[in-house]
This record gives sequence, C-alpha cells and structure tokens, in this order.
Amino acid sequence: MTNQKALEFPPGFVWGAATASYQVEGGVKEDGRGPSIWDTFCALEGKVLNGDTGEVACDHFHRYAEDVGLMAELGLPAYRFSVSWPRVMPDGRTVHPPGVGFYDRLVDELLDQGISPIVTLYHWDLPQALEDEGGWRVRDTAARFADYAAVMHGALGDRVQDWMTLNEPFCAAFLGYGSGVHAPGVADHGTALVAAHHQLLAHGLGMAALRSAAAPGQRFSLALNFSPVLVDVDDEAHREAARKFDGMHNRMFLDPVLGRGYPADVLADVAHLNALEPAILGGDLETIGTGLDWLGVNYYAPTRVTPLADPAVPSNCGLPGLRGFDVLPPRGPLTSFGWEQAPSSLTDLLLWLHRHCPEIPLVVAENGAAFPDTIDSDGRVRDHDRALYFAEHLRAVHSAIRQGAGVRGYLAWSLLDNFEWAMGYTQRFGLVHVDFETQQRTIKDSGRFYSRILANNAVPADDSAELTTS
Ligand code: GBH
Repeated sequence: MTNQKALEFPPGFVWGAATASYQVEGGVKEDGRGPSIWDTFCALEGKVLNGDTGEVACDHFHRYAEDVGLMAELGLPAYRFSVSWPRVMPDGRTVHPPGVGFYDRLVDELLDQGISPIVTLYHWDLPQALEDEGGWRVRDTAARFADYAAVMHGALGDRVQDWMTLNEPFCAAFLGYGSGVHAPGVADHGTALVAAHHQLLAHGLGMAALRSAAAPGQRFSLALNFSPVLVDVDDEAHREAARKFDGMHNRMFLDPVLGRGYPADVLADVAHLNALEPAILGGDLETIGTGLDWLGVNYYAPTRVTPLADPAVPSNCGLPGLRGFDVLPPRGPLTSFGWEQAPSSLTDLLLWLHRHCPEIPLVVAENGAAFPDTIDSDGRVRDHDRALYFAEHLRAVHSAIRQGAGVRGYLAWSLLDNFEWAMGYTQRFGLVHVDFETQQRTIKDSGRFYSRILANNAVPADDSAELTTS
C-alpha cells in the first residue's frame, strides 16, 4: 500500500475494534454474575431468532486471553469493550469483587499487549434486579448507574484512559421500551421517552462521578447511534418529514449531552404523549449537559423518509409519538441485515457533526456490516463484501477529515462474530470468524485487510487487488 494511491489518515489517528459484554462474553452464571435483562428476554418465546441466547456467545469470558492475542495479531492499537453491570454488581447495587476481577484481568492482558482499552459502562445489559424495581422507567436507576460508574473507575481508573458512559441510549430506550424488539421488551411510546430521559440522566450523573475521580489525561464520553435522513424530493413536506426523524433519532440524544437541552421541535412533536416533559425535573438538563471530551459516533446506515398526506397519521418508523411521514424501504446494495450501504452518508454525518458541535473531537466508535462468510476448504474465510464496506466507509471518513471534520479515530464493529441481539447468531459482523459450535476463531480476509490499513495508517484510494490478496 506504499503507492501514491493510498489515502493517509492524520498522525495519531486511533484504530481499533469494538465488542459488547452480552454479545461476546457468555459465562452468564460464572463467578456469581447476576441475571441481566437480556438473559430474561432471551428466555421468552419468540423474542430472539432461533431461540438463541447469550449464554455462551463467543465464550470470551473464558477465552479473553486468546482474543487479546488475536487483537495483537491484527495489530489493533485500541479495543473498545463494555462491562457487564450484573457481573460486577449482581443485584445492581452491591459490588461483587470476583466479577470486577474479570475486567481487571482483561485490562491487564490488553496493556501487556500494548492495546489501549476503551471502556463502555452500559451496552444494554441492565441487571434484572434493577429492572424489577422499574428499570429505566424510574429515576433511581440513573443514581444506581452513577454508583456503578464510580465503582468501575475505582477498579480500572489507574489503567484505563478512555471511558464511555452509555452505548446508544436510542436503542436501549426506543427498542427496549418503545417498540419492544429489545430487552426488556416493553412497547409503549411514552415509557420509551421516559426511559430515554432517565438514561441521559444516568449519563450526566455518571460523567460527574467519573470526573470527580478523574486522573490527568482521562477522557469521558458516550456513543450515540446516528442515522442521516435521505429524501427523494427537496420540498417543504419532505424537509418536514426529515426534520421529524432527524430530531427524534439524532438531535434528541445529542443536544442534551452538549448542554443545549432537548430540541424544541422534538418536544413539540411528542407533546401529545405528555410523557417526556413531566419526567424532566429541575436541574436535570444541567446534569445531563455536562459536556463531552469526545463523542463516539456509531454509524451503520441512513434512513429514507417520505411525507404522508395526513399529518396526524402515526408514522411506521416506530419512534415515539412521530406522525405524518413514513420510512421507505432501503435501496441499492444492502448488507445481509437488509441495511443500505451508503458511505457518503457517513461523510455527510461527520461534516454535519463538525458544523453542529465543532468543539467536540469525534471518534467513529462503531461501523461495520453483516455479510455471510464463505469458508474455503483450507479454512480461509473470504468476505470480500465486508472488506469493501470497510474500504468505502474509511474513504468516507477520510473525505470528511479532508473537508475539516475533527475525526480522531475509527473502531470497527466488530472484532468477533457475535450475538446480534434479536437476530441471534444469524448476522456476522466480525473481523474474526467464530464457529459457534467449536468456538474456533479465524481471522477473515477483511480482518487482514483492516490490519494492513491500520499498519499503514492509510486506506487504498480505489478497489485494487489489495482487497482480495492477503
Ligand atoms: C449497534 O447498534 C450496536 O451498538 C451493536 O451492539 C450491534 O451489534 C450493532 O449495532 C449491529 O447491529 O429499525 O430496521 O429501521 C446499531 C443501531 C439501530 C442500527 C437500529 C439500525 C435500525 C434499522 N441500529 N437501526 S431499522
């Protein structure tokens, strides 16, 4: 890749890969771990495809050392993982040292291999004990989260520089309590808005807890999932449809953490549910808006919307309270998940963030694609589609940087094929193939390709032979 056709990233650009506790760990009963809402949800009939569960997942709980070895083989400078709250606090409140011990060992193993840990505290696996007390419907869960954040900082803060409070509160609130396709499986739009507010409050209280214990140089953040909106026609009605979706999907979570409160147009769009504003108590917006040291940007696909003739008709988008428009089917090349492949939307998103909050450094904290893997008789895992997806999206990131966006890093989703939530084990996102029968790991062609990109700090400018040769 030492030709003139490579697009170079800025010096110090952070490369890595990400996972999440429930998706990879397994070991759900090891060392006294308590149940999470995902253990409960998976046991319900018909919630997860094929009745799959995270009981074993990638067995990362037992194989973490081997997995860190794979990261070293790939040459990853950084690894983003999440902590299972019920592993370290089985009842959601009381510290359980054996559970903390797992993350102690993981962090030490990473540091031994020269890999920087990036810790996410909440990637959707709430202790079931707290759900039994109301979960994200109740404010107290936010206070419990702040205690948990303080505990984890106490345990790992001497070795971990980069911390994220929440991953994608959009999903945990709107899929968990709004559409009900994720744990705990509640389907109520008003409840989803309240859950979103309490998660943002947890972020704010968690940030305060982390900052009060901060060592010099530590950085605190969260990861939000963004979906840029596409319309077919540039007229008033289409712009209004796009505004509503963008408001509820993107600005609803970003503006409060930036200290700007909830967007007025979003509050107006959901006022008829009479749920969000009553949940906001005095001081909450100040707590939530504590500012960020950087922003984790998770991007997978854009969303296409179209206006409806009747503004009072509920939207098919499934987001709380939205009316008067529908989401259209994705177009063009799709991933096996059925998501649209649109690298230019990633450039647009990063440039929009740069204009919206120029003061905040951005890190792409998740980006990747589900495709089936083809395995040769010699065991080689060919996944040309995934390599191409990474190449195109990294060119999109490069283009945003060239146009001025302050993007400091990129973390591929995911290190390993893993438990893909409601889709069970049917969607593979890994740089490393996992055989879920034998737990054998095999670095995919896309993993080798990514490894060369980060070694060169550059992505090939076009789809040369480098995509397929290893
Ligand atoms: C991430 O969420 C998660 O952080 C990660 O755990 C997960 O494995 C990864 O994505 C891959 O799924 O409802 O059909 O209109 C991604 C956020 C939110 C992106 C839902 C797609 C819905 C498309 N996702 N969104 S749809």
